[in-house]
Amino acid sequence: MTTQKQTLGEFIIENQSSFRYSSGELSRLINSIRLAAKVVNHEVNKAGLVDILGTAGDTNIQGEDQQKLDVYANEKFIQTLTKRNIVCGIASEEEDSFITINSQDENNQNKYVVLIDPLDGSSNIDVNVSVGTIFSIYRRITPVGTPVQLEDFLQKGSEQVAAGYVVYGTSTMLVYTTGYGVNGFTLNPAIGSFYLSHPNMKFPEDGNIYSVNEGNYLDFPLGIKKYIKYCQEEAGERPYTSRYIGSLVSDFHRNMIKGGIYMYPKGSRNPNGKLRLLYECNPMAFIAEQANGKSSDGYTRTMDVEPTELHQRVSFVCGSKNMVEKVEEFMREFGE
Ligand code: AHM
Ligand code: MG
Repeated sequence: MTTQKQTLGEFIIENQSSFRYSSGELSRLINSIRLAAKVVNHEVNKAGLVDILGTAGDTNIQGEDQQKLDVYANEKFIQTLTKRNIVCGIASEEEDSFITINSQDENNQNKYVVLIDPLDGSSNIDVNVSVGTIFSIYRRITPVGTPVQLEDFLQKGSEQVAAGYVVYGTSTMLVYTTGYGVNGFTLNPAIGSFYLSHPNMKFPEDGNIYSVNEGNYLDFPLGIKKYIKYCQEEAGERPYTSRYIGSLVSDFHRNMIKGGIYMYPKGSRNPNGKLRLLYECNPMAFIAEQANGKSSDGYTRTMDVEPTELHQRVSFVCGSKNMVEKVEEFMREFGE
C-alpha cells in the first residue's frame, strides 16, 4: 500500500508550533503565498498561448487588459497578501518603493513584512524556460500598529523568519524554510494541491556543476576567473560541468539537488553584481544555509551584508559548501 503524501496545507498546520514565533500569522502568510503561487502558475502555463489569446496591451475575451506576466505575478502576490490582511508591508522587485498596508488602521497588529521577486528570470518566458518566484519574510522592527518604515525592510538576511521560492518548471514546486530545514512541495495540477515531495532537502557538500554566465568572463574578478579555470583545467579528469539556465531559481534548485555552485559576481558591467540582496540573494542564502550549503559575496556571508537600500545589488556565490569555500579561497588569493 502506498502512503498518501502530506499536502503543504497539512504540513503548515502540523509544523506551526515549531515556528520561532508561533501565532498562526506566519502559517497564514505562507498559505497565502501558496495560493498566489497556484494562480501565477496557471497563468505562466498559459504563456505559450499568448499569441492565440492576445498579447500584452491587447484586451482579452473578458474585456480585461492582457498584462505582461511579471506585472501580473506582482499584482497577484500583492493582492493576495493585502486582501487577507496578514502583513504590514511588502517590497517587490516590480515596485520602486515599499507598500504600506492598512497604515491608518490601529487594529492592524500584523508583524511581518514580505520582500518578493514575483517572477524572476521573466526574460525566459518567451522561450518556454523555467521561471520562479522568490520571497523573504521578516518580523518588523518598528512598533506594530504604526506604518512600516524602510528600516523594517533593510534588515540583515540573518534576521529572516522564513524564505522560499516557487519554480514554475517541468513541474511546479514550492520550496521553503522557516529556519528548521528546507522542504519541497510539488504541485499536482490535476488536484491543485502541493504535496511534500522533497522532505529535508540538503545540498551535497561537494558538487561538480558550476553555473555562471561565462559571456561575462572577461569582466569577472580575477579570483572568479581563476576558479572557473580551476574547474575547467586543474581539477583532474574533467570532474566539473557547466550548467546555466539564466533563471536563478532553476539554477539554484538543480544545484541543491545535484551539488553545484551558482555565481553572479560583480564586474564593470555590473559594478555591484546584478542580483538583488533583499529579495533574490538573502532568501536563497537562507535556504542554502538551512540545506547545509553556503552563500557569500566571495568574502562575506550574504546574510551578514548590511542592507542600505531596497533594490541593492550584491555579488552572489551560492551552493555546495566546499565549492563556495573554494571560490572564497581564490578570492582571498587573487582578489579583483
Ligand atoms: P531579473 O530579476 O531581471 O529576472 O534578473 C535575474 C536573473 C536571474 O534569474 C538569473 O540568474 C540572472 O538574472 C541571469 O542574468 P544574465 O542574463 O545576465 O546571465
Ligand atoms: Mg529578479
